[in-house]
Amino acid sequence: MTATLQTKKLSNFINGEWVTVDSSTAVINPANGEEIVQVPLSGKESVDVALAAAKQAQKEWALVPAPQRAEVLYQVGNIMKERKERLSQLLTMENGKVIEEARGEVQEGIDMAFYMAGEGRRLFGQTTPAELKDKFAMSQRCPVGVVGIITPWNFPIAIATWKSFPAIVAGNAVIWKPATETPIMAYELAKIFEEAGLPKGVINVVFGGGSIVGDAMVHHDDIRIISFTGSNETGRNIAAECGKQLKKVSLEMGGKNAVIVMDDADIDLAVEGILWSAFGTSGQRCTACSRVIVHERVKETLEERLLVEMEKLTIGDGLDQSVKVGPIINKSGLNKIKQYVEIGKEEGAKLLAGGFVWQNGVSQGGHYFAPTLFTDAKPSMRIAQEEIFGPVVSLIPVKSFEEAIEVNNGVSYGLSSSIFTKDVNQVFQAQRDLDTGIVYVNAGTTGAEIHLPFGGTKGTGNGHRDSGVQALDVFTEWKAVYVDYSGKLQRAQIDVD
Ligand code: UN1
Repeated sequence: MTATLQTKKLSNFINGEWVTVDSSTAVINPANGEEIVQVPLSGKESVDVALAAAKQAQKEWALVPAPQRAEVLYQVGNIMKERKERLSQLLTMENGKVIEEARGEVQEGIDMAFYMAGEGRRLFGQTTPAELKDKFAMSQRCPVGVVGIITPWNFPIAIATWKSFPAIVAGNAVIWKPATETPIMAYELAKIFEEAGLPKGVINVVFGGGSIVGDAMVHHDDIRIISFTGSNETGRNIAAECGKQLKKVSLEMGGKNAVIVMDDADIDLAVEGILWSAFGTSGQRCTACSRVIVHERVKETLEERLLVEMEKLTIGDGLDQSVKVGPIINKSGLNKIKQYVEIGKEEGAKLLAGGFVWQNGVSQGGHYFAPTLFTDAKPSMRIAQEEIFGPVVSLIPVKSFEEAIEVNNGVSYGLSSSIFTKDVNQVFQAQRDLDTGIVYVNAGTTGAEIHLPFGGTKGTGNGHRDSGVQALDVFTEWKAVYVDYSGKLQRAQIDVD
């Protein structure tokens, strides 16, 4: 049985209450164009109310011992586990990704719940020898207060868990603005938090647009951190504003990820890796492969094998188990992909497959793009430089390992990269020299695991990481504490001998 929602209009979740607002817009199933539910379009005043509640709640939450805070996350994880199938189906409906991938994304959220719950019994600080006798020194993690998280439509539940779970276990309160395209996961997760017994006001979900809700969050002095995943342009604007206020900001803004295929690679494996990471989620991942840097000696073989396998990719509604490539999120996403294909042709790359809006009976009302393969792309072309966020991949031939690394690194992003080779020396050189936050060897560019840091170099972000224990660095401040038990005034740096 397909999962259904009990409501026709979602509500904000503020201070433990479900609050409606007058204005709303439709959430559309990208597979068929049908309306699923209405999502609130909140005003700035909703952020103000949420913030007042969060400030109040945070004071008490910070005093709850971290292992007890973690108990709530264990509970959240258990409920998510019970509801995995429901959440996955609703995720496919609002986002379009195929059901198998939706299950994978929900699993990331479950894993994150248990992983961060474990942090409740760690949240390690450090003890350090003090300079002076009878003096104790330590560094400890402290919550920052109220944090703002802004999450994208392409991983509406996983990315929300990467940010909110560490924030909560560390003793912060959260104001969360989910993407308006995919609010159902936020609504379901808020319900789970409520059922798990999270005290009211510790998480507040305010639905609405970036220009109103997001903007209010960014401008509010009492929100001490903004953690954002989304477009490069928005991220840069947020960073500029946060910079003026000296507000901490953590950004993840996409990639132009490449798979390198060397001449000794297992070509069948490389083909599988490319297909999965380029056309899975219809290329709408920050980590999606959109460039293949191929050694010229294996270029033709790789092209042939890719074309054969691409033929087998079934397109359609992600709820159909046999479908491999689901829809594009919306019309503007589809238009962007179409434009890039035109740009690629004009730039002189050779279109080998796809390149068109896919239509058949199933696609009525939905937006689909055929898996697309360009070859003979030059590293400087726009299709080889700019993020497309669709099922479009460009092959770039190279003559050597060194050239492959140079081409990989010659883009403004630095999220993920991969190399297929059997040469152990090249493996180690590549993991050292590839300028990305994530490197894969003999695997595609997607599939990050939640207990490792997620993020990248250069235009991908600003040095922070989501998920992994490193996420705690975003949501905590370090406090250095000195306890002098000598009973007299000892002056550091002066009374040293
Ligand atoms: C994203 O695309 O923003 O590594 C997140 C992956 C997934 C997460 C992707 N685990 O592809």
